[in-house]
Amino acid sequence: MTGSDSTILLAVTGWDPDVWQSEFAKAAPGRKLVLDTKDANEKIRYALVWKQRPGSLMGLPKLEVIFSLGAGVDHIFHDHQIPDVPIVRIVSPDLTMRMSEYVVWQVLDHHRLGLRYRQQQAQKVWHEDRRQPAAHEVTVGILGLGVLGRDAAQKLRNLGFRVSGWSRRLQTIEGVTSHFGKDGLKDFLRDVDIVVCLLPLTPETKGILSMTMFAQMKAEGPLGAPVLINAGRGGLQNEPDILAALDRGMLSAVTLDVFKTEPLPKTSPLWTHPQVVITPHAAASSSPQALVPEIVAQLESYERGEPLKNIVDKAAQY
Ligand code: NDP
Ligand code: OXD
Repeated sequence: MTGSDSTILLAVTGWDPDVWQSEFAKAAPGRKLVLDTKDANEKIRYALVWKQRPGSLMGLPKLEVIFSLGAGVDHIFHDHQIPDVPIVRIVSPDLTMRMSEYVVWQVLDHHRLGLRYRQQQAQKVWHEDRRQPAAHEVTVGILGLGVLGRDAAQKLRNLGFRVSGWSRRLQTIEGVTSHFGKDGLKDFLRDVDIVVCLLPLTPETKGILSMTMFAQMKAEGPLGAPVLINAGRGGLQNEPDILAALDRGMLSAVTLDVFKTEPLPKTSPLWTHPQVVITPHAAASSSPQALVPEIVAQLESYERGEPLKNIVDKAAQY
């Protein structure tokens, strides 16, 4: 089968498919893209997915590869009926840069007391606080030293922060103190002032941002109690525990980009907590303009017989 004979399924929910479709038409004008398996299920060779409807990838006898339209793939595993074909995820300089911008923005905002100054401005309070910790006095710890965590770690190092990281297996990054595995978590937590979570959501990491973790962090540092920034997934966090840790002074502030339920329900107390910064799962959006040409390039190299890149480990689920 040649590339032009093969049909591609775009299976997305919660995102507007039109812009993906029009970028595909530009990048691969000879390929047929369908939004529905109806009448095409015998021809579909690839599926591009974001939160596909459960079961919608079954019954496609020619399906060879599933491409996640995001870096995370928990949205695929959420569906318990997925065919046994390789799953490829997004690894892209565009996405990585967006995430590092977000991490640097939030780390600097907390480091430079942004929450406090915005609250003072709202009340027209001029309170000169001369105590400003230097970046080299602050340790930023990154949970997840993968594609995104590594890049953010390097950018934070360049800003002068002390940086540490935690991963499943040992990862070595120049200038970054590495910890790994369940045994390494305790040492990692002991020393962090700002924790940035860039973990995938897997059976092992679910609910990891909990009171058990916060209780292992130091009580006082240059910013007061530690700060938590989660741009990984909402399922990593226990939201009642985060609120309790803030109210008990175990965490001094929190930035959350991701939530257990998205959109975050209007009834959530997180919306109005003075020490919580909320962004709407916008840390690193998948840009169709940047990502479609990269996916098409992967399809073309695969059809030339080259191995697929960025294949997900199905046992580990990331
Ligand atoms: P990678 O797969 O490259 O990296 C994942 C990292 O997490 C690795 O360092 C891995 O360890 C570590 N890890 C996984 N499981 C465990 C565990 N049980 N214990 C300790 N460490 C673990 O992923 P990316 O960096 O590309 O992306 C990370 C996540 O960011 C995505 O899965 C997604 O959920 C989220 N994301 C959020 C976005 C947003 O807009 N909010 C946008 C894009 C991504 P090891 O190195 O040993 O494999
Ligand atoms: C992703 C995301 O996983 O946008 O890429 O959350």
